[in-house]
Amino acid sequence: MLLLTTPAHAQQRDFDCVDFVSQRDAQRLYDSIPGENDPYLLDRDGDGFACEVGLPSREQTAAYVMLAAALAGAMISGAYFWDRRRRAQAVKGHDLEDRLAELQSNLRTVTTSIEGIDKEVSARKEAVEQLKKEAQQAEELSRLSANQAEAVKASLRDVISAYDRRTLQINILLAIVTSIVGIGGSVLVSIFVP
Ligand SMILES: [Ca+2]
Repeated sequence: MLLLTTPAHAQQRDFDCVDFVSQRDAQRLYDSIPGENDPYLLDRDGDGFACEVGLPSREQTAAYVMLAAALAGAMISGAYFWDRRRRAQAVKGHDLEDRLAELQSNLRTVTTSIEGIDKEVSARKEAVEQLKKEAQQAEELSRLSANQAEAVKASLRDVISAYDRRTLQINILLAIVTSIVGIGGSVLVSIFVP
């Protein structure tokens, strides 16, 4: 960076303002040359200040270096934090995948449970249908037996009325016979009893 500029060394090569890092370095070489000599034309306007235009002062150079260091630091820490964030997001993504897998497993369990409930519901429906059928059959049977009972009742009624009619006829017959016997008896009594 800093160019060592002994006069002896200085004589061996040519120097221009662009060869110096700072104005102070150029000034040092310029001042090291005795007398009014300016062999490298570092002070073209002859005001005693070498390369005062275009070269930064030492303070400016230090400021540039510090700025560059700060920029580099900012870039390094930015990269570090970006990398950390990326890793954290990757972990978060991993977590998300785990949670998704868990959710899917839960969903499968729920689906299986729903299927089980569905099966049970249809089994119960079938049982209810069976019960309904049985109830219907029982109802038909009872209707049938009611009909039979009705038929039996009707035939009994017929039998009874027939019996009643016959009884009436027998009674009438008996009454007639009794009357005849009575009248006959009276006639016989009136004939034979003096
Ligand atoms: Ca000058």
